[in-house]
Amino acid sequence: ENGNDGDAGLATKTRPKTRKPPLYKVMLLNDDYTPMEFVVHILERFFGLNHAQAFEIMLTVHKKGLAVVGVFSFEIAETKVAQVMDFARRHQHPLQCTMEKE
Ligand code: NFA
Repeated sequence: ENGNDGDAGLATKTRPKTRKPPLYKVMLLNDDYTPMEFVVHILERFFGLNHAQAFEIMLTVHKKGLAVVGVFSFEIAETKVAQVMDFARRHQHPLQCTMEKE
């Protein structure tokens, strides 16, 4: 037991070992078919970006092939990827969204 209490079993931790949860980059990938306005809409809707920020990131993806659109805990990142993939699929666009441990 990691405490100052002899071995009385009291819950007195001096230095609890903690670990920061890992963070995950969520990335959008370029393709030749998804309309630019659709990508901008996704960035506004699911990542809370304003129109100017969304347009800028969309252009970065378009020019460089991909861009990080946000950094989140595993569970949030997973949800964002699922939301984007589902929305793109429902609109029949091939847009791809992935996550990667930072
Ligand atoms: N390259 C796409 C086009 O020219 C736009 C796009 C940007 C697609 C970002 C996917 C991601 N219509």
